[in-house]
Amino acid sequence: MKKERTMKLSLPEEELMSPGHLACQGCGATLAMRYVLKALGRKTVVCIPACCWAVIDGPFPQSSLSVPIFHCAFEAAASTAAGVKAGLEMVGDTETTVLAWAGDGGTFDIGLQALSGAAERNDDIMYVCYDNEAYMNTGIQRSSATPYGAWTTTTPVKHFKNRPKKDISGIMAAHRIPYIATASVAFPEDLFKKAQKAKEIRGTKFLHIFAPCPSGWKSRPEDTVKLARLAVQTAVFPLFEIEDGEKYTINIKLKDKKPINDYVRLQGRFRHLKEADIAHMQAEVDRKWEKLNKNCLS
Ligand SMILES: Cc1ncc(C[n+]2csc(CCOP(=O)(O)OP(=O)(O)O)c2C)c(N)n1
Ligand SMILES: [Mg+2]
Repeated sequence: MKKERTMKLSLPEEELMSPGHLACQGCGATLAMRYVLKALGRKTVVCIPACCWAVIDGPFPQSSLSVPIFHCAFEAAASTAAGVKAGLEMVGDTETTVLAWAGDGGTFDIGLQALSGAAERNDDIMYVCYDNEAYMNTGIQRSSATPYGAWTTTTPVKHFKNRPKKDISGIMAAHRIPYIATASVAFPEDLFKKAQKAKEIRGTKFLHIFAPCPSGWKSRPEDTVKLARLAVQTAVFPLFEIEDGEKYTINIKLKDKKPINDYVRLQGRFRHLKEADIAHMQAEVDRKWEKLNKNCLS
């Protein structure tokens, strides 16, 4: 006998992103957009600078999103969103959420100045950085979000990236904006709740979403969610919130962290690493995890 379906869906069924998009197989950034739009709903305007997502939504007049999109210059996601928000307010619309949606290159590097300006003014925008850890749209170049040890086309195997990933949430916390959160496509309910929470807060909200990229990480498309989950379970990418720049909450607590080797070995971009390199990466993850836990106590 067929079992009755008793499990209730916890995310809204309405889709604001349609399947005819142009993303690669296994793209984590598409899942990220799908979940965030479920939380924000139809009254949303998305501002997208140059990045994979500027292509994924499709060529004008087609679009895979059911909400308006404003394509802007690479460095200008936050200032564009702030301008759109000001314009909407001028015509009496105080309800529409204005979402700046940028990659790690457009956030950690080239758009950092515009983002810092918007955050300092506490402009009422929601900023999402979907982090695939390199400039993927232009062919996998290193960004300041690329992790230590990774191969990219500008950090070839013999000269793999030897600097740590930039601490973007620390930088945003220093602006004392009302809400910062990390999220992952492997934890849709957590991601959805954070986007919903951010929607209700006035001021600058910053969501940092971990989004694996099979093309750039040389991983299997079917491993995208598994990798995103392992990144959380190893504390490579912990899930936490920072309110008003100083109140830290860890959302997924880890009793026993998994060794980062479980995460690293599924990705071709780390294939060249020796045991000592991985031990160095593990020590760095441990140090940052300890620091995050201390921040929660203080
Ligand atoms: C001022 C400027 N410099 C460079 C580019 C070329 N460019 C377009 S997309 C892109 C990479 C974007 O990387 P990221 O923000 O991480 O997004 P992803 O492609 O990984 O989704 C680059 C370098 C540009 N469009 N404008
Ligand atoms: Mg990127």
